[in-house]
Amino acid sequence: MAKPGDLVEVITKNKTYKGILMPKPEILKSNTIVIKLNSGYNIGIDKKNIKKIKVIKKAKKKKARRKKIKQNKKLPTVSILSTGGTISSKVDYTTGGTYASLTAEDFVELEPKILKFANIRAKQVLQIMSEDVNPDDWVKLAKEVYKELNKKDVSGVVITHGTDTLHYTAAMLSFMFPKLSKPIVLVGAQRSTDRGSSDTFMNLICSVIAATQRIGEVMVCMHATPNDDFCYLHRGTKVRKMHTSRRDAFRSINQFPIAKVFPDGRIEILIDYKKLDGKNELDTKIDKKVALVYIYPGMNPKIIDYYIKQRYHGIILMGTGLGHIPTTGKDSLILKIRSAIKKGIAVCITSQCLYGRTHEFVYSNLRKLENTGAIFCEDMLPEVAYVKLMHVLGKTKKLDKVKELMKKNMTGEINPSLSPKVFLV
Ligand code: DAS
Repeated sequence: MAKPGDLVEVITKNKTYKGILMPKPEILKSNTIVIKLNSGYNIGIDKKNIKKIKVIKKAKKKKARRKKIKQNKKLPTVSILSTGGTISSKVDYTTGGTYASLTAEDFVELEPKILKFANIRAKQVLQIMSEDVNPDDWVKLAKEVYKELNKKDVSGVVITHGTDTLHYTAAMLSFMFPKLSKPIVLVGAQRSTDRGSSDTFMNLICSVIAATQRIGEVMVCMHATPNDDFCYLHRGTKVRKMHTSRRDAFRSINQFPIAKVFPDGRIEILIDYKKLDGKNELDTKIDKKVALVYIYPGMNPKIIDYYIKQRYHGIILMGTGLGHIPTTGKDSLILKIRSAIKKGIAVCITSQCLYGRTHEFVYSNLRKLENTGAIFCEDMLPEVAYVKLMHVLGKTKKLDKVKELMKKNMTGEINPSLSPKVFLV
């Protein structure tokens, strides 16, 4: 009987396939088997087409426990905290098993070159795909990061994380750490390690290099181009995942990245960055009753009633253009927004254009919105305004104070002016 990891020949009605029998991913139906071809690509084969499966070579026995990694006293130490996602999972061909990379040995085995730049220690904090990460996970992760940052021998922290919501976590950690004596670098992977095109390896090396730098910020380290040439270090509150699958999916928005990081250890600084503080400060007090609402033609204004009834404390509207919402006729949102604000709900306006900034005084329609007391969020990304409002409402519910804090640049999330060169950089 063939087991995951065995080299098999699958004979179907019209073709014979040869490859390694893989563990079946949950997302595939149970009547499918998956084999990894020599090319590195996986194919799924419907069992009803299979006439026979021949075992060519049994999988090798599980490897003995790896030896502990030697520490190099001349190198800094980087702490890697795993939360899950593609970067934290790995296929072991000898067994065909998929397992998460959690220990320092796992990461060093994944990419031995990281030992050229730092000693590694590692710990699993979460083990979930990032589409399942929630605000409670952000608080748990921040507390674990804080512990690592305060260890004398640690020079920086790398967080391995799924890519889908990586920029939400990076933004929230940016507000949770108002002071940093060491860098925090989030890293993910668009391609799993069992594929020839995996971005895991260079992303891991560059994030470890970044975590040894004297940059007092929360950053995201991912491929800058489709090639394996260098990574960008993005500011945690100015980055977004902009493509479902490209390796260079993460782009700085409304700003240049902080730096280029090369896998040979070189760093090229591109813009000003926050220097290291003398100590770390952690502020995990957040108010989770905040909603992020996309504005679209034909939207029923009654949607806002839901958040009022559910006693939300904040709503981020992703308006169109400069921050517009429907203001005339039966679809107008003006009355709903007025009643939400009257009930003490902070209503903030961002733009679904993502680039540029909101302007409340350009069009008369916007002035109607401004008179409601809505807070315009400058050039903040909608997701950043969402986590920032959770952070601000964790401090105060007074709407005038909320407005003052939302308009205040805390961690590089607001630019006083925007260079035309940063569009689609
Ligand atoms: N599901 C994706 C996530 O965890 C996998 C990945 O891209 O890491 O965000």
